This record gives sequence, C-alpha cells and structure tokens, in this order.
Amino acid sequence: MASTLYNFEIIDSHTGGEPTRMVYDGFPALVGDTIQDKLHYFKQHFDHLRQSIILEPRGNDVLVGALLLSATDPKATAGVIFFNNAGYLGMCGHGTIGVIISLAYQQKITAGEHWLETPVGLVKTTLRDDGSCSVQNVPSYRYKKEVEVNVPELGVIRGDIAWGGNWFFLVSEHGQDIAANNVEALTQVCIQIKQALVAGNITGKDGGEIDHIELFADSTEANIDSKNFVLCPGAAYDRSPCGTGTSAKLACLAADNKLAPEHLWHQQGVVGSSFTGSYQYATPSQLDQMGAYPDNTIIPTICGHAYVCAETRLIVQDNDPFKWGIAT
Ligand code: PYC
Repeated sequence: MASTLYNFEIIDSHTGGEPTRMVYDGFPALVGDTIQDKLHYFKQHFDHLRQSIILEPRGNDVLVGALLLSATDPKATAGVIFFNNAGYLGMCGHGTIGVIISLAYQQKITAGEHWLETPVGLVKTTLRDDGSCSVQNVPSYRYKKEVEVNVPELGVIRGDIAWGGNWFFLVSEHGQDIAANNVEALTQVCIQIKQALVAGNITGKDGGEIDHIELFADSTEANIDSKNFVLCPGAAYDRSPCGTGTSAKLACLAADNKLAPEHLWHQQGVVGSSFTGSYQYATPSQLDQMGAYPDNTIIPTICGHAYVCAETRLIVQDNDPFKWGIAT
C-alpha cells in the first residue's frame, strides 16, 4: 500500500486570468528568524516540494505558488513566499491579490488593510467590499534607461531596466503585435531578448538577474493606457498585466515625467484583463525597509480582482514516480 508523504491544503485563484496556488497547511516548518532566512531554508531543503506543488501532474507551468507563513514582522498579517516552475519570485502582484482574496474566502480576513511580508519587503493591501484589492508594492525604481542589447535574431533592442519587486527589461519597440493570437511569437522574442541579456552580462543592480521581459504597445481601447506582454522566469507568459511589471512600468513613467504622482495608469495584459496603477514618491521612512535606493524611487499601487477557483488537497504518495513533478 502506498503511504502519503504530504497533504498540501491549497486554495487556487486567478487574478486577471493568472493563477495563484496558496498553500496554507501541510508544508514542513521553515527554520529562520526572518522571511529571507525561511526562503533560504525552503530553497536548501524543500525545493522538491516547490516542484511537486507547481509542476505537472499536480500543477502546470503557468501557476505561481504562494506559501503562507506566520509573519516575522508584527505589522504583517502573514508572510508569503512566491514560487513558480523555475524557482522563487521576490514579490508577485497578481499573487498578492490572489492570496488576499483566498484569505477572505476562508473568512480569515475581512475588508480593510492587511500587510503581507515578502522576501523583498512589506506590502500593504487593501481589500474592498466590491472584491477589488489594491497592493501598495515595495519601493520600485528605474535602474537604467534605454539599454542596448544585441539580439542575434532581432538586431539591437533598447529597453529600460527597472525593479518592481522583481527585475524587468521593458521594451516598447519590438515589432510585434501584443495580442492573444500572437503569444508564441511574443514568447520567442522575449526568450531571445533574455538570452541576449545573459550573453551580454546585463543585469539589475548588484548583479540581480533580469528574469522578466516586458513588451509594451499603445492601446486603442478607451480607458486603457497601454497593453503589455510579460514573460516570466520559466518561460510562461503572465495572463495578468503583472503587478510587479506594472510597478516597474510606473517607475519608468515617473522617471520620464510621463505620469504625475496619484494619476491613474490602466495597464492591460495580453489576454485583456487590466490593473489600475498609480504611484507616490517614496519617503525616507518608506525606504528604510531594505537597501539603498535611487532618488526617483516610487511606491507603486496596483489594483485588480481575483477569483477563487478551487479549494482542495494535493496528495504526494511515496510510490508515485512523479511525486516531485515532471521536470523538463
Ligand atoms: O503579478 O507580479 C506579478 C507576477 C510576477 C510573475 C507573475 N505575476
């Protein structure tokens, strides 16, 4: 008889089409005083559980996992570590909205403000009675403007490097339609740009890997300022407009004086869902959180909706040849 190694209690949701799998019970305890220590412990000891939860046959490449933890910061309702098919994410905007909507579904929280602790800083969420959720993200900034990268298949491509809780390369001139019927070509273009960034040793600050590529196009739709396509690490594209990617975009708009503080920006993703974003300039106390920040650092807020789609238990049996997922 097979014996069960793990029972993971999960809630699946989607935010603008992009799925989040919140794991709220059954995961072994992570040792550490801070959430960064716990992330380190997760990577060292339980990476096979990340794969089991995310990869086929229990998951798929599009899923973002969100391991719910008790907070180490007294201000926070919970801690959360985001992960996907390729590894770990610093922050995740759509995932944060998914976690808040899932916690509300479980009746663990009600409408109002709730702080979450992530490995890259605290984020303040506001859940509203209409079901929308806004996320005041970690400090975000443009690191470099119009960086040229030589992409063998495409020629010279220019993009901004910005931090929005993850590192992004933001490209406006790419010659592609940002359309749902063009995701294969968009994916290839992003993969080629990413490979060229690696080959050219082009990174974020302190050598941070630029693991998200974000392509933009103007929108012809009323009330939409821009359309994007975001390729995530692991080569799945974001079905939502990407919360950290929208934060990186806001940082670039602020640095170029193209959007004033508190003004709204409507970012639509490739499948048609949208986030509303805005920003304030960061105050010194907000920047105390972590690290050193440039002058143009902003605090972005993004707002969207998420919907719960499943409440279930993942089972991992000892005799299952794919108990740790199908690694490709
Ligand atoms: O919403 O920040 C986001 C995100 C990152 C990767 C997938 N979604």
